[in-house]
Amino acid sequence: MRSFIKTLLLFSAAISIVWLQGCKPKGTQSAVSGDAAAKVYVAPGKYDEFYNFVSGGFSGQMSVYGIPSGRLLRVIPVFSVDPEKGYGYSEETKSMLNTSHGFVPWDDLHHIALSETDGIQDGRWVFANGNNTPRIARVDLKTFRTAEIIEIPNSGGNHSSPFITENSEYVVAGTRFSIPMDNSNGDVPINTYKSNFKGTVSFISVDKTTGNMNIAFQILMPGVNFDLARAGKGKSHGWMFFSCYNSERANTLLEQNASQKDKDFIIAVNWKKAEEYLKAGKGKKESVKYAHNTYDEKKHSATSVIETEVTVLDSKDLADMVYMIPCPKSPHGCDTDPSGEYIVASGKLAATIPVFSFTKMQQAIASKTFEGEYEGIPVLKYDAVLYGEVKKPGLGPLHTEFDDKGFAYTSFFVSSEIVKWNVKTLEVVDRVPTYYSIGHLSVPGGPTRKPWGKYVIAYNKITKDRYLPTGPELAQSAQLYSIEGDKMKLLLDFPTIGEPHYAEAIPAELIMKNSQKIYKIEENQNPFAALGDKFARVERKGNEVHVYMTSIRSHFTPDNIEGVKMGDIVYFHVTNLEQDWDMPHGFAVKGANNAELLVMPGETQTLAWKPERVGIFPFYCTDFCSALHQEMQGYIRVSPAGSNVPISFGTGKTDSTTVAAK
Ligand code: K7E
Ligand code: CUA
Repeated sequence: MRSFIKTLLLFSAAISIVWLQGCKPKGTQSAVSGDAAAKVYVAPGKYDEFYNFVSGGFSGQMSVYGIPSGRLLRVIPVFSVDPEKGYGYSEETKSMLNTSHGFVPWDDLHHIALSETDGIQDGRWVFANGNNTPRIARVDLKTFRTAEIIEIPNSGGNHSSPFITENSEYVVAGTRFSIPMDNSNGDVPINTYKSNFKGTVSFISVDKTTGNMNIAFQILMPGVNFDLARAGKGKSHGWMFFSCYNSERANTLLEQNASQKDKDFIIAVNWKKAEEYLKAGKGKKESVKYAHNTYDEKKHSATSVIETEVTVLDSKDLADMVYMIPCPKSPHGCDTDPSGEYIVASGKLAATIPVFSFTKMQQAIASKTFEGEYEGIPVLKYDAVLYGEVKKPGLGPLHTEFDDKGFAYTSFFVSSEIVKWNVKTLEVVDRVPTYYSIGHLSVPGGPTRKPWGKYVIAYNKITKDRYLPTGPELAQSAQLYSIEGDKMKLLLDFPTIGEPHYAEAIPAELIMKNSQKIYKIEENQNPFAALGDKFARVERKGNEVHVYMTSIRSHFTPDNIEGVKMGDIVYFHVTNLEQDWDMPHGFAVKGANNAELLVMPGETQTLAWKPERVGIFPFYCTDFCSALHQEMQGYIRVSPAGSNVPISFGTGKTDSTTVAAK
């Protein structure tokens, strides 16, 4: 998005001059109708109608809002460490962020994909992409926790991701940057881009029962930039459509050099055909390196495996698998309507929005109505595939979502508006301003076969005067509009975490009924768990000291620990013995170089601590859990290296009876 802002610099500069000179939309009073407050009011103790899963962009996290209230319900740590929850700091979660480059504690999360069955959101999982160090994450919606992260090899930036097929057969990953392939000599001059740089799109299978991801295959593509994607649905099920820019294949100053041609492409991939080729052994196994991290809910810990092989299908050798559709100009969003017949491509620099027809595409393929080839891939004739163009829609179209009544909603970054148009007639029927410079937008169920409609939510890039000033940086902003009537109506602004890109909203009832309340203590298989106070203990193994600790309102067992020496590493394995909903205990120790632990009922988490000086170190519970929360504390004594203080520990014992370890 940042580079994209550059692309639009001239455009935007012109607009912002106008904006500064007084065309600026006036504040809320003029834009909001009288009954807006009632429409977003969710009375205290009442639930919202929808969950809204919103990408956090450069925060690396995903946030969850209630709609229509705009209340922030949760921030789910995905690609970035989160000291609040100990994610990426505890020994159990660290390996979730492992990659072939080592521990990567941050990423740039742009897109959300809720799992689907028969093209309808099913509320089981939500997937998200890591844009920088190519990864896809799966969050389990029973626990709202990241359950799995898979790295994508042969990729230089996982932007066109993780768009999902209608039975969650696959999530896809198209590389934003083309690069030399991982198993080739990457040490080449950058200006040999055209000969040495390639693109890939990956199809990551999702297990129907467990949700586990695997890279089923990759398709080797020309060295363009892949941007976004959408799966076909209904009649176009079996196809995936990717937008691409930089068909010029420039390697410098893309702002100009990738804006030369009138048209780039929508790339249509027949993944059913790809599956046939795969079955027929047409794939080439390539040696690569990528991390695959999974979190075990019973062991309460993650494992990271480095995988070493991927199967690649070459688009230029395998006929009838990939086709190019010319598309004006530097397309960004690529969206398919609920019927699966229409493919809407938003050229950032284009004057119209082309809408392609899947039926016409099939006919053009059958009759070989090609205008040529691009890097060995047939290019279909624009007019042969075009259903029609939305004329004079606005400036800088980015993304399109659909409602349940045959309308499309397209976001316009430059003219800062949402434009509603009729998918059949292509007529613009309404437009509303956004404050300001909208990126993605979301209609509940908007990318699926069955949109729920009711609202459209704008995710804006620029906030300016919408909120109280907070120094140079302002929270980015979402805006909720009603789409129940003919005209869109602004109802609410709400601030977001990081930079929101894509988001999806889903009826609350599809998720809340499955929401897990505790981890059952009897199912806890963490090898370091202490499943009751009587199992609490301290053990020395060489220079490792393992504290098997329990927490329950309102004490730790043990809470007095002695016998640790300089040079030791102390592992606090904290098991929360509570079995009540919403009763976590925290754990923090003075001077720890990482973060706290926040341990859910029935869970075990481990904090590693290397004392760096001799003395007494307090530890305490960080989450106000009871009237005697402030009493939930303890001490650990650190003695000089070579001291003969024995390991001892206890809770509720006098000094003299602190139990020495056997
Ligand atoms: Cu348009 Cu990264 Cu989906 Cu942001 S991208 S807006
Ligand atoms: Cu446990 Cu506060």
